[in-house]
Amino acid sequence: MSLASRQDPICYLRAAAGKDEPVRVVVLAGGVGGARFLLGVRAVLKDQAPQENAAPEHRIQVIVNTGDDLTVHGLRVCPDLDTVMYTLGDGIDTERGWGRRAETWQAKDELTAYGAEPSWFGLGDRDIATHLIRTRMLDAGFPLSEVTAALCERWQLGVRGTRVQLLPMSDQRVETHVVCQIDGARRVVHFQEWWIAHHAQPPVEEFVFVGLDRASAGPGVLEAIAEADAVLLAPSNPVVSIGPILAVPGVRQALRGTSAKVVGLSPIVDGAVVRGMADKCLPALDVAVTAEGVARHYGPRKADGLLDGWLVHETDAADVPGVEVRRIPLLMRSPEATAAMALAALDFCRG
Ligand code: FO1
Repeated sequence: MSLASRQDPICYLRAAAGKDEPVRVVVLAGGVGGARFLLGVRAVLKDQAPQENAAPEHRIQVIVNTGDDLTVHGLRVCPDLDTVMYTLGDGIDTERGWGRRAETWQAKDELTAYGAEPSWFGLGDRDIATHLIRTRMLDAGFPLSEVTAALCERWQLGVRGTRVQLLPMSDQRVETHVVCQIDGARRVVHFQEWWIAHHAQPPVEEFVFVGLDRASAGPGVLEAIAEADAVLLAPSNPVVSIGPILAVPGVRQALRGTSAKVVGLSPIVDGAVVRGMADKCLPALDVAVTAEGVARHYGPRKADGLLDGWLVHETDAADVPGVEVRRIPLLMRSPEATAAMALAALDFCRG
């Protein structure tokens, strides 16, 4: 391998890891933004994949938020796991960013005609198949991690030379609920209801991760972080996507203890939220809706925080003592732009 190629972060990660095996990249991710970013990570690793039938494959292990999960009409729905699975499996509706391409809504309309609630939740006909399989397997006693692996078999998330594995943050149910004011009354509603039915408008008093006290890290989660060559915090919602993952027992300690660099990408771009509702979530934690505010929220690893590096958009600034900050375009306007973000993040990880 020529010296020039050693400058490439992937080759360097392999060399720096002192092993000729492929690299192991761990990404903490939520839904839409995280899923799109993962397309870039996979593209970069694919370009660098070992030659055909050469050394084993690069690995991307995605630790996925399950706090969005909920049960509707008796079906267990895992929005972030499904968004990542459909996106990497090329089944996603790219306009919406969630749910299946070429989706229809007959079952939803029929349920609404029966007056069945929640009518506000978009349950697509194709998507229902995923929820039926998942619910049947969970009822049969399979843990969410095994159900997820089984569902991913169909979608073939990897590409030549790179294997992709989705790791639910926990096999136990942890659901994000929102303590908020609705019509002048203090209410606690599921995150999905706050987001979809109320459009994230009710002022938030607190986010509560219900079930966290009985939850442990999902199989392989802590080990993946410990053995990673690079750990990336995707540009997902720091409060309701990355937050629940960090709250799972052992995850913070694993991030602070891994020999890999931990690098995050700002979800606030050009001073604003690109999509979703992070701007309605961050103030509930007294975090400024800025690239710097989120970096300070995650904190420098050198001082009881998580970050070695932080990528901000070219028009943003962030000065966080103990965290190296780099500026690059962070708008995922094209696969090439997303791959450039992933490459910049991995480049950060090589030291
Ligand atoms: N987001 C919406 O804004 N409206 C919906 O009706 C909706 C339904 C839905 C169904 C399955 C699924 O996997 C995702 C769905 N989402 C919907 C997105 C979901 O709310 C995500 O949790 C958020 O986009 C945050 O990641």
